Amino acid sequence: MGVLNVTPDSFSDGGDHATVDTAIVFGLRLRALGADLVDVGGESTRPGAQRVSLDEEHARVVPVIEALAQEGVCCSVDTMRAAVAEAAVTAGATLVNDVSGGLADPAMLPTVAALGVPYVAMHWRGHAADMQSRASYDDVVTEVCAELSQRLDACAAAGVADVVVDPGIGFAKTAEHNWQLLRHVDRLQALGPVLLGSSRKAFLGTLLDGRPPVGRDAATTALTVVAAQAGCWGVRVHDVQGSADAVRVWEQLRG
Ligand code: PMM
Repeated sequence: MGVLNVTPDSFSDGGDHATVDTAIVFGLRLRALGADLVDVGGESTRPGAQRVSLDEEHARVVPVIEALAQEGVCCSVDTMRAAVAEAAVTAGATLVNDVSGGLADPAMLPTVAALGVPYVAMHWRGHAADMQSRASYDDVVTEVCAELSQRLDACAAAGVADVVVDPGIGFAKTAEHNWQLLRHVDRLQALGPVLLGSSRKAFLGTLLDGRPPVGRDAATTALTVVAAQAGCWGVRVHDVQGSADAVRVWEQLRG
């Protein structure tokens, strides 16, 4: 899954694809580099970020998805809003990626069920403005699995049939929480197919002596190999070529 943030303020690519035209060009490039899905988002979720309006988010993502879908690019929409998810799927998106796992908008799960598309339910404890104050766990792996399991129950009750779970690396998590979750991907996999979104995140910068986000792609690729080895459903990355190459190497070795 290649990241396409149509935002001025995302932590690593904010402003890079902030217009509809530049975003479409970049989405086509991600597909050419090997992305199976291009994940189009119009709201930054970096720690401390403020929310954008529904109209602004809609205007950022829907035209991009429509144009990419017309070019045959498989798109997901990265949104916490049911109305944006519905418009995006109508425009051609084939999956809804919700970092709140249905908690931010009570209409999300019934809407996804009615749309009949697969759904990514990420572990989430609150909006970006203050989420890091919620990074408190006695046993992060057990608690994230339990909270995701509740989201799966909510999905099932709403009629969402096809759900991928995501531990929400960096969302209400310290660096050590992220490492714990990555050490225990097998426990997440007991819940269902797993998506990992570690790309360029701050815990990698901490490991790499404070390196800025664009210098974290090799470390991200290393985690893609770990995810492939563990049998994850997918990884959500900025540098698609590195991860796609790594998966090809891993597949070749596996035979
Ligand atoms: N991370 C970000 C945004 N969307 N979606 C899923 N499913 N998992 C993630 O970890 C995730 C996400 C934030 O990263 P970005 O600002 O680089 O897009």
